[in-house]
Amino acid sequence: MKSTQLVAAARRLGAPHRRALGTAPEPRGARQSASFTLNLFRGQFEPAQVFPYPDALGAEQRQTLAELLPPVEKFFREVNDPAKNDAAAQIEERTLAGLWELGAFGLQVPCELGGLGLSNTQYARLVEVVGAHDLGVGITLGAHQSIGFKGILLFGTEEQRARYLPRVTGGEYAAFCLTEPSSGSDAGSIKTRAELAPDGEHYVLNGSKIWISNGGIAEIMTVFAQTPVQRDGRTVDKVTAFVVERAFGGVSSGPPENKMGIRCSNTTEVYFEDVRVPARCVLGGVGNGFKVAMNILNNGRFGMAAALAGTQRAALRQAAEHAATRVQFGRRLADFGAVQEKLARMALLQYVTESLAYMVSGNMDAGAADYHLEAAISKVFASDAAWAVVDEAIQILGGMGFMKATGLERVLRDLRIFRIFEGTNDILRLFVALTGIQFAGSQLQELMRAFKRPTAHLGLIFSEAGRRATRAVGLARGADVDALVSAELRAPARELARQVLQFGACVEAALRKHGRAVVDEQLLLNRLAAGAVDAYTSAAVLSRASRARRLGLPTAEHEARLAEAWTEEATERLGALAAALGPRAQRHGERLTALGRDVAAQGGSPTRNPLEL
Ligand code: MYA
Repeated sequence: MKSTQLVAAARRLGAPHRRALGTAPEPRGARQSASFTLNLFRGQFEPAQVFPYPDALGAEQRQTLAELLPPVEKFFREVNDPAKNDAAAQIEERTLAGLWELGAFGLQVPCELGGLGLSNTQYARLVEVVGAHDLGVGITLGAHQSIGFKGILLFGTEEQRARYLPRVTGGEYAAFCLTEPSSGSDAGSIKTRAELAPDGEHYVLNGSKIWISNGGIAEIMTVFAQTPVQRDGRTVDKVTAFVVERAFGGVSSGPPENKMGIRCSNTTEVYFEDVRVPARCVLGGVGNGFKVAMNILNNGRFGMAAALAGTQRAALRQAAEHAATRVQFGRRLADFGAVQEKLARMALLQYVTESLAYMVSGNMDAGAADYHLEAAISKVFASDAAWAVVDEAIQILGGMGFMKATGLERVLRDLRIFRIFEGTNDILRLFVALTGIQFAGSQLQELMRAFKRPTAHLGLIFSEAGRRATRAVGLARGADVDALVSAELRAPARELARQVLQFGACVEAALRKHGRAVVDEQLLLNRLAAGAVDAYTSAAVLSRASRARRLGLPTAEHEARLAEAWTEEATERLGALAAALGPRAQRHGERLTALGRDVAAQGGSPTRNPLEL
């Protein structure tokens, strides 16, 4: 992966906003952002997008959702048959017809163009139901609207929206065609090409795509291709996004892939052979395709978190029911401490995932510009968490969990891909760390400038020096967060604020030590990403549990306990971060990378078995 290039991703991020809690005035010129995660990297506790927990539904939206939920739930309970879909490796026709009928393929398309006109939060709630029942169906729905035609919704001209959105809500499937045989995570390296024809009115598209969800059934596709563009008097290749109709001719698909999970969803190769694409089908401007692709992906990631919150809720219910009824050694499983801990950890992961999904969707609905890192975190966390929760559910059900009849083995197979597609979790963790570091770096550069010209930024230097001195003698309390959370959560919130300050110090130390070369320190970047996940998830649950208390919800007590437990463990890990970045950890990291290099060089483990045979 081109990590140096990835750093450039950070440059775009950042929007003016008010100052973070309890921090020094910002150096003039350093980029500003309302993102909680970005500000973490500066050691700043930015509450704007986290506290209070978003209340994203207006009365009318709540009413619409309340009307939509029962039929969708009933449909998934009574009509869709996930086991049958899985076994047949295709979705039953009556299910697909029913979903079109329900409007499930056009949830966010404006009503006047044939859709249901739902907000991100309303969409999240419905997708959660899908995730609780059938992830394969979810991918068919998601590949269609979360990425397939999302570009038209976000970047389409009036003409493109009017031409295509009624079709994708009226029975024609859509797909998102980015990945190629030689281009997976390195999305910018695609080879599919589109050249402007001599008539100036068409592009001629050639190339092939792999692993395209809905690839065999889509009539309308968002396709990414290299196009020659003029930059500074030179002709260079830049990615451009196109809306391509199968009906243009020259579009064909391979056979459905035989997959480990989400088997009922259609995944194929898609080939483009001299496809004549009208110039009016350029989406988001010639040469802007990479940005279009990234923004489509950024925009859809919370949906995965919402779906997987539903998956976890369903698995937890199954495990809890089993634990409450199964008797061994004369006691119910639920009475054993070891099982209680499992259920508690599953509940924690589910609560965090759900809190992230609705925090991101709520921020997006409120018009937040900077939610990219939080959306990436929600996807990474949700897919890791769902895997762990369903695995533990199988463990609690024991032998029964291993049997097809309980359905959990299918869910586990379905889940495996979620840590791989839509940006692998490994790439997204690096994306979070590098983008955050770039953000912190821009502030440090400004500080260096201020120190060189002290008269210019005297106030800044004094406040910054004070902050560092406090940090150095271990007195740092962090931002004053008492007013943000309910009384019972003040202690964990204060600890989180203190750890945020320390996190900033770790980032600063890493930057000072490695300078620009920090982008190649992937082990360190992974530790920072894990820290960012711990801090953001803690803030999310503290905020949500405080809301529960404020509204007097009957679950407030339970939620406070969840938030406290999660923050306790997460801040403990954060507290160990400095050591995890220290010299001992570095030596260990070097040992691991040397081992990895050996294994790669030997084509597997260099050791023989102890028998030497
Ligand atoms: S679809 C295929 C998914 N593929 C990927 O996700 C590819 C992953 N790769 C990447 O994301 C990028 O290549 C990375 C950057 C991140 C590695 N937001 O030089 P660069 C800008 C905004 O750093 P690279 C699938 O799986 C950056 O600022 N901007 O790039 C479907 C820079 O701009 P500038 C960004 O090193 C599965 C420029 O781009 C971002 O090449 C089906 C170049 O940056 C960003 N994130 O790589 C799912 N990143 O030049 C179904 C970069 O101005 C859906 N930039 O500085 C299911 C939905 C759920 C519903 C389910 C219901 C149940």
